[in-house]
Amino acid sequence: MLPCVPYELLAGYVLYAVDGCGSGRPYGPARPIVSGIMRFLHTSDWHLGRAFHRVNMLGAQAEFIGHLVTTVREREVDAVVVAGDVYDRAVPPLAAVELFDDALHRLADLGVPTVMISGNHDSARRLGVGAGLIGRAGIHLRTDPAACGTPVVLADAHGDVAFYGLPYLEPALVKGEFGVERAGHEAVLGAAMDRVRADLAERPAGTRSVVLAHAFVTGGEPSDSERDITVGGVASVPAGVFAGVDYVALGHLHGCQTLTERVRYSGSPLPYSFSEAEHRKTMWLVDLDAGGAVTAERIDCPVPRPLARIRGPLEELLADEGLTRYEEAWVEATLTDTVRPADPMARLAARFPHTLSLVFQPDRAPDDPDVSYARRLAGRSDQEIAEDFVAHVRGAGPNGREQAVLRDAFDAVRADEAVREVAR
Ligand SMILES: [Mn+2]
Repeated sequence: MLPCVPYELLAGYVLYAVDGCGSGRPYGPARPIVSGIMRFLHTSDWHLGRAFHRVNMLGAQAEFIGHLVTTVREREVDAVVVAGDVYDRAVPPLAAVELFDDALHRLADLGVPTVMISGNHDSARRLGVGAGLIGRAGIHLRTDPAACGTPVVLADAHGDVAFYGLPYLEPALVKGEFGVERAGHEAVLGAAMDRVRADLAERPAGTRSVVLAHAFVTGGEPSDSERDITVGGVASVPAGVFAGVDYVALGHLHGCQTLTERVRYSGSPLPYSFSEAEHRKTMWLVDLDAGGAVTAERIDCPVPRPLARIRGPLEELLADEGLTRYEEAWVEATLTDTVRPADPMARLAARFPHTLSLVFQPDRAPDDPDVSYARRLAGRSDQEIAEDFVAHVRGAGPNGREQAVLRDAFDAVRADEAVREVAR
């Protein structure tokens, strides 16, 4: 018996790619994992179909998929885990769906099992269509919260490794499933992890475990391109929620980061905001040894074009020789001229043809009433803005009860959006 074949493949199915899709060779079977370690590649937040300002990123996304496939082959990867936000939107553009379809075929052709979860940008229901059938090709789409405690089990020479896919858990939508009242992210993720630990306890001693989750874990550093998931004034969950498993493959935050040896974000493979200008976009190549010890290596992703943020008066930006290295970059320019210069975009583009974002931030005293409204609101939550509004019109800010009313209202709007998406 092949020790590493996902159980679905043992059911006697022989799968062939149909004409026009994939290589025409039979899928798999997955090759046996004979090395002493389980080596998997952790990535997330592909956001297929997302543009970067006015640049269509599909070409860069396709290049990343090619890089992923090459890495799996060259580094002899045993499994791939994708921790959510496969797509950028619930209803992605056709070209993004076609790219995903291509990715599925190429991953299946590799014969390397893949586990994917839905993120907060994905429609779990839409992404999950066909999951049973796709699973037979070794690509395991986990989009159903009710299946949190049912792992994809792979094996190496040392025994089983259980991969638990926890899709993004929108508290308002899943609190019934997990039987928690007034659910926040910590409560629902905690309940899902209880199911994981309960399942793991029933498995043979020495079974190693990997959890995929899409969440904002405390200590993580956000950027400007993640959609806010605040509920009840709280967006983040403590890393302790994931206690008891060997590795946690996180998605949601777009910067690669290590919260603990065993709890990591891969980050997005591409930048989706200028706040990511300093990011190094990577995946984690993780080795899980016989005892569940983790060794992780960062694998760089292709860079379609570097990012640069430059700042100063327009004439200086056009003349400064130190900026020559940014002439081919995607540029965000912040102009500090006290008087807005004429035709600034065209003049900047003459030197920096890939200027995508222009910000005006005149050098003035911070208490100047002309300092822009957007600048005063930048970085503040809806809750803070609403509380300031109350203070502004009434003269006194909201008390504790009033703050709770505001919080419930924001939560209700977010939950309503999520419910309507499911009903659509
Ligand atoms: Mn994301």
